[in-house]
Amino acid sequence: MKMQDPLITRFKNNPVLTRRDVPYPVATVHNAGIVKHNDRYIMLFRSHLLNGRSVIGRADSEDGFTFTVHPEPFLIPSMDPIFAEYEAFGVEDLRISPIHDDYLLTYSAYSRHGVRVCLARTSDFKSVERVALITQADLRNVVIFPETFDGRYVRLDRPHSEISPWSIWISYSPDLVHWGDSRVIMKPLAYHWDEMKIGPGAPPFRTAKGWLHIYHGVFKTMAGTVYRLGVALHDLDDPATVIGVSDRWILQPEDPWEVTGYVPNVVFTCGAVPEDDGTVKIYWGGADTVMCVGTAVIDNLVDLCLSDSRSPI
Ligand code: BMA
Repeated sequence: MKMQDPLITRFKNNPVLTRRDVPYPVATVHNAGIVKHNDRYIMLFRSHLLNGRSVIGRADSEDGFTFTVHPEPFLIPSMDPIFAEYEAFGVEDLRISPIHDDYLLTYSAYSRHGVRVCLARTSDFKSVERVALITQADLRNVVIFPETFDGRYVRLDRPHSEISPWSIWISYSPDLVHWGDSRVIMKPLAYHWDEMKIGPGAPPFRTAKGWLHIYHGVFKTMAGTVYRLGVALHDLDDPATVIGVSDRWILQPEDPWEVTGYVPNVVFTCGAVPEDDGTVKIYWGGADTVMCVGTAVIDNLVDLCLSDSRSPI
């Protein structure tokens, strides 16, 4: 790869999904989790309803590029009193982690108490069981590694404090309900493309040299914020060890539907699908309005983390 080659090749027919593809009234289609299940791509996307609150819809595809949306939303705020209180303002930005023949779903639950993360599970994308609310407020963007480590589940998450703004932390759980041993492993870098915030993006996936994690980073300009995507590599046996973080971003808003929309200048990922041919399909919301996809060579992303790395902390 020459350094000037694009790391991610955008699909020529982007955007792959817009509100016009959705058979119920929505204002946006964005920030979708995605996974390959029984050789079909299943996308669980966020939509703003016309009251400004979000639900999760489902779209299916044979090839990862052409999607058909189901007639009803996949996930709406729960009626179960334990969850209803915390999902009343909507559900957002769902990630899908395949693990032990099951799929773990993590999403932001909004309410008058703030934003928390809820964990649910499904094995067939038909019935969904809510497991637990796994964070307090205000914490979002939880991704779970697709394997356990010494019998424990591992997640990346993103708390915020004035002293240490919007950084990526790691936590562990024996049972998906109780999480602990938390520590910070990646922070924004001053006067850098991700200086304002960073947050987990797609659930990490295994490569020969480490877990590849595509995350988002935010930079504040005089005209608002810019959301871009970056990439980090975590040790295969100890995911708390960040082996390398690419110094440069791998994707920034450039297409018209990424630069303008509901929130301008945003590319935001919640999912990527590694393929057997050594490529990965990366999915991102454009301007919080549409869904887009692009393809990258996994080795190129890994090499970038190792050859041009900035300090994680
Ligand atoms: C973040 C989240 C994302 C959104 C992004 C850009 O804080 O709300 O869902 O894509 O802002 O608006």
